[in-house]
Amino acid sequence: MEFIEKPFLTFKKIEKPITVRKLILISFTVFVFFGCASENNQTSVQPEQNQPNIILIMTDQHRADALGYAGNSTVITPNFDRLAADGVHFENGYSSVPSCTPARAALLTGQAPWNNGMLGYGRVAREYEFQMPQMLRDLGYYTFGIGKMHWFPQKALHGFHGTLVDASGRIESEGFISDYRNWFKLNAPGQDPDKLGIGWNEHRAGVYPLDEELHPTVWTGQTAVELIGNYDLDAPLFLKISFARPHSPYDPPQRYLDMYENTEIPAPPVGEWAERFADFPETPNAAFGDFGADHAINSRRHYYGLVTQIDDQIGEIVSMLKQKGMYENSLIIFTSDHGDMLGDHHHWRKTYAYEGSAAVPFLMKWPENFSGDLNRGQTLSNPVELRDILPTFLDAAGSEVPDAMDGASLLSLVKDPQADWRPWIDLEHNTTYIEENYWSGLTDGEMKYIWFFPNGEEQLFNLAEDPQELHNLAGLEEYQGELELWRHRLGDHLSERGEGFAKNGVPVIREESKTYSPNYPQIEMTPQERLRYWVEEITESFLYH
Ligand SMILES: [Ca+2]
Repeated sequence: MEFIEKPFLTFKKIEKPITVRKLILISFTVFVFFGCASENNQTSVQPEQNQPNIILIMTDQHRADALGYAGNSTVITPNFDRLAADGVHFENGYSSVPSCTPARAALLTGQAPWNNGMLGYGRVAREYEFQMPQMLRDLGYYTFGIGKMHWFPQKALHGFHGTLVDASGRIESEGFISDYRNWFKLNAPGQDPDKLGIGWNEHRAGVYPLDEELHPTVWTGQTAVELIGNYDLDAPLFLKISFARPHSPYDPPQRYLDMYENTEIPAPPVGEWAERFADFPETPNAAFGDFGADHAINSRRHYYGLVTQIDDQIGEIVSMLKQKGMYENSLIIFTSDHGDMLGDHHHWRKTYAYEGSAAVPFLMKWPENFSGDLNRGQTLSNPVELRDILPTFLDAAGSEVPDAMDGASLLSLVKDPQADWRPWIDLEHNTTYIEENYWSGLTDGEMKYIWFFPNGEEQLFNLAEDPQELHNLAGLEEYQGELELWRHRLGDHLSERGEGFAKNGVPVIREESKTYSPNYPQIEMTPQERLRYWVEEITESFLYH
């Protein structure tokens, strides 16, 4: 409004009589001035690059292959499929450290595991040099997060203007109650949000026993729809929508389960190398074991039901973006923090190098005004990772990507799909569940090489010919050349960490598993805080993966 008032004040100072000609001239000048002013005003909020809205949609524990557009003809995901048709599907999308918190650290910072400091399941640090919401906020965005963050403290903002959090039942910060749980109390007085009685690391399944509207998936989706519907700022919007499902408990409302009633779901694949994982103590949240095909198929049926329930919410979110005229100028990325083995190779949960665990959904819909050589609806096979998402957002927002950021902008692949891109991506996880599950690996989407630190065991899979990883080629004579090539590539990758990780160009056997690298941000704490921190962390490492 200041812009409008000032010229009128100037106007009053004109003392000479105003001729018609002059009036026309002045009117024209004012018109031009006003026109420019309003345009300038607009570009000061939406700078030269015409910053797009940025919508990050993520799910938790979502396998890359549990989506229709990824070639799965069993799972029902029409809305995700439409989104893929409007953008690009990265068929080799990975989570380098496939468990909750390290994946979220990569997403937050745009950095590789060694550089963001998380090599396994620990705590996302309170502050980093690079933080997605803060960097976008600094670029003029209004930044808001809805759903699961899995940060510490649980209400940490990392630069968000605001968050509405769903943390399932996790209480890791003193006195914490999630926004979802508070909302639940208001909408279902006296009811138990955990009524089903299945924990969040179990692989049993059941039907959601409460009104469907109370389900966390509906809360997250509808909260996002409401925020978009109410969005009225000139600033571009960065919205993170983070679903806590299809992570267990596998608890879809009945009608979503009904959609799979007559669907034949195959038993999980079990490689010849995996037989030794069949026989493990049968606890409800066991990370290994053959629980029988019926158990595995039943879990997967419910899991698919959860995915379809999320898909419905995606439909409503996209529909609201369109209704508000925000869809075309939105950059949308959909991914997950890691996958879910769901009984593949007698493995459950995550933290493994295998596809069910480390491969994640990865699609991007780029904004209308961003043109390149790539047509919409394509699939790219470049290996991409969660660390690439922040650089993509910075690029879209018109900012340089800092050199110390390891990820690269995915928009460069839209501009030119033949552009230089990393040939393979690194994978790893510190010791989890059993001693031997401490490993590092590489994949280019065609081959996958895994080195197990405790004993130097190796696995080599030809993903192009054997996408289910049924055959470990590491012991075969004809693959020794290939094996050596990948072993040296991993040795090169690990060499920056010193001889404790790689020597003479190849990885070494290690006894000590590290959760944090020396680059993990140092946190100032009182001795009491430190004690509490470590006690909580040890408890968590047993309970909350
Ligand atoms: Ca997770």
